[in-house]
Amino acid sequence: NVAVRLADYRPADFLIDTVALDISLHRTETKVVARLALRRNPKGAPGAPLVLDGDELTLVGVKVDGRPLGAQDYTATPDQLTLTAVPEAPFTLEIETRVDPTANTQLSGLYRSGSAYCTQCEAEGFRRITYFLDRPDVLSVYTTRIDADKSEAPILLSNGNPGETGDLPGGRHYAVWRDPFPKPSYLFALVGGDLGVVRDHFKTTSGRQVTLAIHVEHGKEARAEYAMDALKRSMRWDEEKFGREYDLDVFNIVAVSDFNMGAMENKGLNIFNDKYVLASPETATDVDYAGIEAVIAHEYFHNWTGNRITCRDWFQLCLKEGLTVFRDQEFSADMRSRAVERIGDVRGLRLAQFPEDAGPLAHPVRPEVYHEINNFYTATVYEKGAEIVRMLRTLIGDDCFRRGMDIYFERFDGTAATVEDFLSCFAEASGRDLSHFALWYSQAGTPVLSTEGSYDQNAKTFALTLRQEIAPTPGQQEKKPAVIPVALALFGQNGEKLDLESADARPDELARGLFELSDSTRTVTFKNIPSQPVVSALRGFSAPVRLEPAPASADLEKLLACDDDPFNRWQAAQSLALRAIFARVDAARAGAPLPSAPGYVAALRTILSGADADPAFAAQALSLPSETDLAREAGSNVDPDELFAARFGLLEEIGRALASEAEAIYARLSEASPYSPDAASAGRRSLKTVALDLVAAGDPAKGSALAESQFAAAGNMTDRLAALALLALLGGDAREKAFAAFYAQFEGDALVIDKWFALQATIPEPATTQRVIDLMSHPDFSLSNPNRVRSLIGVFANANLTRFHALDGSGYDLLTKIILELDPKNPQVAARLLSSLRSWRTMEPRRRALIEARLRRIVAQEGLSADTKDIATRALA
Ligand code: B3K
Ligand code: ZN
Repeated sequence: NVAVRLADYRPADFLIDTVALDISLHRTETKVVARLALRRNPKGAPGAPLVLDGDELTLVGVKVDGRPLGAQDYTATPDQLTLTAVPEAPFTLEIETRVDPTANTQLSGLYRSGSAYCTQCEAEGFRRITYFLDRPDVLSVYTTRIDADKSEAPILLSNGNPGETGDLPGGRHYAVWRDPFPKPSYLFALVGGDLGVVRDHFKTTSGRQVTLAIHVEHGKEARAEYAMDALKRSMRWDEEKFGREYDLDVFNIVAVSDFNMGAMENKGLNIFNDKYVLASPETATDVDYAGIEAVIAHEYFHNWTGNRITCRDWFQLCLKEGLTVFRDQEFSADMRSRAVERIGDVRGLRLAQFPEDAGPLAHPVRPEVYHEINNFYTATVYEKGAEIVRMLRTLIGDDCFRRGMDIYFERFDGTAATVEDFLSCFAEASGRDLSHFALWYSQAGTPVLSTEGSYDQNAKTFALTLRQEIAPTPGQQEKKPAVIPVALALFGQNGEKLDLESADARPDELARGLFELSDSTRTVTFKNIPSQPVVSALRGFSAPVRLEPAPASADLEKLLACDDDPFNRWQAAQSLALRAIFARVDAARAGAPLPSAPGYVAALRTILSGADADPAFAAQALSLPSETDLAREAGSNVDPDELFAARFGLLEEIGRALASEAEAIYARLSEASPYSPDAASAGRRSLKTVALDLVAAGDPAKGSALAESQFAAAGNMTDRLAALALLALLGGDAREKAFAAFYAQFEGDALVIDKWFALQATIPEPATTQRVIDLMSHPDFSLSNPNRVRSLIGVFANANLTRFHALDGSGYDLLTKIILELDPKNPQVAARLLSSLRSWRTMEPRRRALIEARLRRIVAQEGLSADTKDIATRALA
């Protein structure tokens, strides 16, 4: 694949005003006729030939203004259609192609999932349906006519509003859909199938009646009710918070079981991985419910941020993704607990984005070059992209931010925009020059922020120096200081919050406790500070940076007790835990006695005793950092066995010390109550799970007995799965009995069986690798279903550090074998799996060598897809 560069962007040579598609669905030979109204783009290169994108297409015929073209008039390959001589005046181009949806295992373009036909066109799937200018800055008005066998596909859907329908000879029927809004081809979608439906209505603020429909597998209709509720809440929220109304008569959602990602925001016809639609108390966990709410909202919010205003080119992907993630995070924060949502979002960022930014796949939020765009749907573009929008709001304030968004919607509606366009609206709304801030989009890497305080007893002043540094990333050796909003508070020795007075800061900075660091260092001297204060920095995680080093342990204990910023209270607990775990690692390495952590244990005891006030927060604060967190924090020379042992040892210490408190909480929260997925109930369940895990850590036999009875008696999947996860860890007969019972109970329910596969892949025991290999021969395992592959293989590679990184290389061999087998079928999913190796250089030398050898083997594979080759090559660079 050739390199595509942002700097090379040129407008298209032609524009396509309207597209009329006529699609005759057939399992192996779907007929596609596309009538395109074309004209030269005044901004394009004069006299340029018409070059249309294709991918694995079979061309049947081409007509210009109704006249069939002879072979001398065009050149066609499966990947391209070129017309050298085209009329200078606007003209119609009619192209007939054949596509085979059954053979489409890449799940890009038109494919089959179960018995249904569906599409996925972002980023470059439309060219797998017909030849087209398949780029996001070519916007057209689409009319789609679909016909199909009526018994095979009684439901026919596409973008926009429904038009005529009717029967055809031979048991077929047709439906016409018209989408009045110009859109790029990546937002095209169609669905044909025999599906059940849940319907509802929504009345927009201005009185438009919208018919809502969620289409699911027959018999699963009841499981779509929560998604429907989330959809209606999303629609209302976007009106209230952003003044955005829905704009069509219908909004359709279709859930399919074979899908490369979470979901897709096609105009008026969102297509979802059924994992993000289907839920019932018996089959879905609290985490699943929260995920459905967030993804339903995310795709709906794209209607404005992505569809009405789209991206000029794929380098601008964060323009729609970062912004829409920001919007869905805000929605979830309003629906649930803001503090707990923020903690979860930051955990996600640190889990997925920080390692990306610290390794060979690091790239700016707006990349400058790509070989395969599908590999840039990353945590950096999405999650760091969302953090940039959040920082922008923090810097200019809520009112200016909202005004800037209004300008953006007003000015760029119906266009394909850029990051510069977006920023210009906020510069205008706030009167601020945002050119320095824009560096966040072009500079990769996570800044390290440090604070250094010095207290002057006599002068009663406290001089605080903020410092930033960014390590080089691939292709970016030189780094400049970024604009970092640092939210800050000072606490006195009795936990009281101190007033901020200083001559070194703007009054609004002092009033808001928000200091801008835009140089390498900045010192602010605070006045009237009665005694050595405790610094609470980066409150609410005000910028996507690493704060290093963490404050002294005594300060962390104080913050845990007195900080009124819940994020930093949680952070204090995490920092104490990290310190305790790494102290164990160091001692173990030195052969010294393992240190205990009385300060941390005491802090947890306090959290546990006050847990009732906010169970969800307490559950987060009581949870140890995961092994993946530890590997990232270690940063280099990572030995997963050491980390596992240290973490487990600390957990045992805590479990023994807090046994009676944990048991009491567990008993209290175990009193049966009917399941409700709301945040408060979910919070109590998560605290109950943490309590059970603590009991088990202190006394495995007791934990196992409690888990067995919870598993047997559970009235919902959250409790059942929590018990099964604990049994999986504790091992023995109870574990195998529980896995067998779980399978027997849920056999045939794919989303639940995914959980069954996933939990087995997490067992931290040597036999697990063979267990995973055996599970790959299980009749329910299939390489064709992305959810299944991610459940078994993705979880093994990303969540079972000790086994995946086994010193005999067996885990790496397993992954390599699967990647090479999967790559020809579904390169996108294979490439994604391979990125689990992206942090390979942080491993200790033996494992590093083992991984490097596998990566070299993968790049050497003949016929490797562009997707997988791109990841492997960059990982090795
Ligand atoms: N926009 C889609 C992602 C498409 C990924 C293509 N490989 C989902 C989303 O972010 O809403
Ligand atoms: Zn998105």
